Amino acid sequence: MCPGSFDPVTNGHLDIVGRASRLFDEVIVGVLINQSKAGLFTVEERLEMLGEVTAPYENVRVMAFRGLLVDFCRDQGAAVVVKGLRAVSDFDYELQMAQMNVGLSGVETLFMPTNPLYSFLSSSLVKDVVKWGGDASSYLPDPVLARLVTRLKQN
Ligand code: COD
Repeated sequence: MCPGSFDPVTNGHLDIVGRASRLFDEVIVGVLINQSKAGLFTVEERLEMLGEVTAPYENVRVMAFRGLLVDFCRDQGAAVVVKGLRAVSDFDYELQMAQMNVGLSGVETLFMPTNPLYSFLSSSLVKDVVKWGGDASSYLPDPVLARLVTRLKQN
């Protein structure tokens, strides 16, 4: 299980999903439906973009979920959550979530070190870069960059 907000999916996310797809028979990318935080893209748009960019990986499925990640993992029969770790700053929070999740249901979390090319990359930073006319082409898959440029022009 590779969970997240994916608002939108970046090359950092995609790198982790691609590496997970080589380690596991089946990978689910789980997009959180977060009622308390509206994103720039709707969950349907995020699923569409993720579907497009993960299409080359035959063992990857993209799904939305609401509520607890551990319940979604149980419903889907996923025993392992895969998370990318960018820096020490990610670690504290990720460790808390991993320990809570294993305590709640026994689901294990496997941390993968980020690809150094993307260690500073987040969805929020790329949105800001594109908003102010910066070049984010190294950080986003082409179809995602195109949609982000269009969306930010509309706003
Ligand atoms: N390089 C490598 N990995 C990256 C990068 C990068 N540049 N950027 C992101 N990632 C990975 C990280 O593993 C990250 O966790 C994941 O991608 C998703 O990133 P985001 O930013 O899209 O998503 P988040 O951090 O908003 O997602 C948080 C969750 C949805 C996973 C979390 O809130 C959750 O599990 N919510 C469900 C409710 C729940 O169960 N709560 C209790 C938790 S204990």
